[in-house]
Amino acid sequence: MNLSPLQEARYVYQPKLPGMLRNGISEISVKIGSETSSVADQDKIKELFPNTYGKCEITFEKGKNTSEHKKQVVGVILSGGQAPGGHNVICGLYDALKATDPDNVLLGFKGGPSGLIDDDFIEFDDEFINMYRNTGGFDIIGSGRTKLETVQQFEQVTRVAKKHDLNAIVIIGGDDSNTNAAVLAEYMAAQGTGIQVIGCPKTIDGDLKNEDIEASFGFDTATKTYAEVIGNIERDANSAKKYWHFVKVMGRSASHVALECALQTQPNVCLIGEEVADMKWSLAEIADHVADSVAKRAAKGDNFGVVIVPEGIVEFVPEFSVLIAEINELLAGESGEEFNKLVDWASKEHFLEDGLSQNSMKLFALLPEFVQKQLFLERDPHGNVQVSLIESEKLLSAMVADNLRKRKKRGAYNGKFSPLHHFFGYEGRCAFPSNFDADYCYSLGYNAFMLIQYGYTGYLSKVSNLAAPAEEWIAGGMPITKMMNIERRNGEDKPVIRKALVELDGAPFKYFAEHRKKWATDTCYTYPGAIQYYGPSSVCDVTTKTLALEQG
Ligand code: FBP
Repeated sequence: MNLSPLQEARYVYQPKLPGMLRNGISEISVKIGSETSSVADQDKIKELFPNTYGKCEITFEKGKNTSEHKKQVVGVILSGGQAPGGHNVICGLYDALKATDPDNVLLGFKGGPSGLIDDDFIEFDDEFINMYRNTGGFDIIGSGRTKLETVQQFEQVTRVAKKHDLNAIVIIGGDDSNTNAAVLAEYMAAQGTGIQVIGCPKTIDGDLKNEDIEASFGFDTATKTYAEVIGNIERDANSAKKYWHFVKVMGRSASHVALECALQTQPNVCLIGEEVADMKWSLAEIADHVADSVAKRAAKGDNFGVVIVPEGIVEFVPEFSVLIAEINELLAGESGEEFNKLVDWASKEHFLEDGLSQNSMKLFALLPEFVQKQLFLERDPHGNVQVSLIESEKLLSAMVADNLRKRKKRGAYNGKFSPLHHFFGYEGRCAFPSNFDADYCYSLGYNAFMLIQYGYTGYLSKVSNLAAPAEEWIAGGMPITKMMNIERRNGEDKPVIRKALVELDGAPFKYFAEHRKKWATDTCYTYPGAIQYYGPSSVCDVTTKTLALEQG
C-alpha cells in the first residue's frame, strides 16, 4: 500500500481514552445507576421489549474488574453511510478484547448488515488492524444499508452467530441501525441465545443525539472538512468580489451540519430546515429572505456572498412536501407505469395537471424545468420521489435570480448576481478523523467491549462530557430502549429511536439567530482552515461549536 506521510504518522497516534478506562482492563469496575424508561410511549415500548426494557444505566469507574472471565468471540458490522472514525471504533473494540485475553476473537462481517446474513466475514489480527488505525473510511470491512428487522433475518443471524460461537454483536450505525440493534437484542434475549448486542452511535448528520448521547461520531470531522472548504470559498468570494456561492451540505433529515458549518464560517445566509418548517415558509419566501441579503449587500457595493443550504431543505417546505406526497400518490402502481410510457414532457405535464391539486400544480409550474424533471428521476425502493436528487442549491439560486429581477423592475435593486453552486457531502465522510473523532471512536469501541465483558445487552456505548478534555470523559452504557418512542413509519406504528432535529430553542440555533442579521449584510466570514492533527491542544483538540454551545 502507498502511504502518505500523514497516514504513516496517524498509524502511531495513540487515541486518548476517558480517565476511568486508562488504568488497564483489570482496573475497570461498574457503577450501576438508576433504572430507565423510554422517552415516550412507556407502556408500549415495555410491552415490545419485555426482556431488555427498563434496565439501569451504567458508568465505568476505576476499581477492581469483577466481570466473569470467559472466552469472547465478538462480531462487528458497520451500517449506513460512512462517517470518519469508524475504523477506530473497531480498533478500540479489538484492543480491549485482546487486552482482556489474547485468545478472544473479533470477526468483522463485510458490507454492512448483509454480511451477518450472508456469513461473509474476516477475522481481525494485529497486522490487519494496524493498517486502519486513525484512518477515515469504512473500507476495513465495508458498510451497507440492508435493514436487519425481520424475524427471518434474525433467525439467519442467530444461525451465523451460533456457527461462530459469537457471544456478542456490535452494530456501528445511526438511529435506524441502533433501533434494529435494540430489536435484535430483544430477540436474542427472548430466544435465550445468550448473544449480546451492543450499539455505537454513528452518523455525520448529527441527528443521533439526546440527553445521553451528546454527539454521534463523524459529525466533528465532516463538519470541519466542509467548514474548511466553505471558509476557503468565502475568502475567494471576498477576494474576487463577483460571485454568490450556494453551498449545499449533507444532512438529509436534520440541519445540524448546515448549522455547525454556519457557526464555524459565519456566511451571509444559512437556511435551517427546521425553522423553515416551523415558520411554514414557502419556497418564494425563502428566496425572498436570501434576496434581501443579496440586495442589502449590493446596496453597499458587495455583489458577492455565501449561502449554506441543508441537503434536506425542500422536505421542510410545507407546500413542497405536499407536492411530493401528491406525486408519490399519483404515480403509485399502474398510473406510474402509464406516466413513464409518455414520451414527451408536454404530455407528462398534462398528466400531472389532471392529477395534482391546484396548489401543487401552481407550485410545480413555478419550478425551473430542470427541477421539475428531477422530481421524476430514479425513485426509491418504495416508489417515492428521491428528494436528495433535487439540486436544491440550484433551485434556490434560480428563484433568488427571479426575485431580484422583479426587484430590479421596481427599482429596488441595482446589483449583479452571478451564482455558483457546490455540494459538499461525500468529501467529508471519509476524511482522516480529527483528534476528537479518533479519540471518541476509539473510546466508544473500547467501552463497547467493556459492556460485553460485563454481560450487558441492548445497550448503546456511551461516552459523555465530551466538551471537556478526554481525561474527564465519562464512559458507560445506556439501554437503547430509553431513547425510543413510537412513530408512524410506512403506515405502521414502530418503536424507533427518536431522531434529533435542530432545536429552535437550543443554544446553537439561538447563537446563530442572534448573529445572522449582521452576517447577512456585512462580511463577517471566519476561516477555520484545515483540520490540525499535531500542535497545541487548543488548535487540535477543539470540538464543534454545536457541542460547546450545547454544553455551555
Ligand atoms: P447515515 O444516516 O447512514 O449516517 O448517512 C447519512 C448520509 O451521509 C446523509 O447525510 C446523506 O444524505 C446520505 O448518507 C447519503 O447516502 P448514500 O451514501 O447512500 O448516498
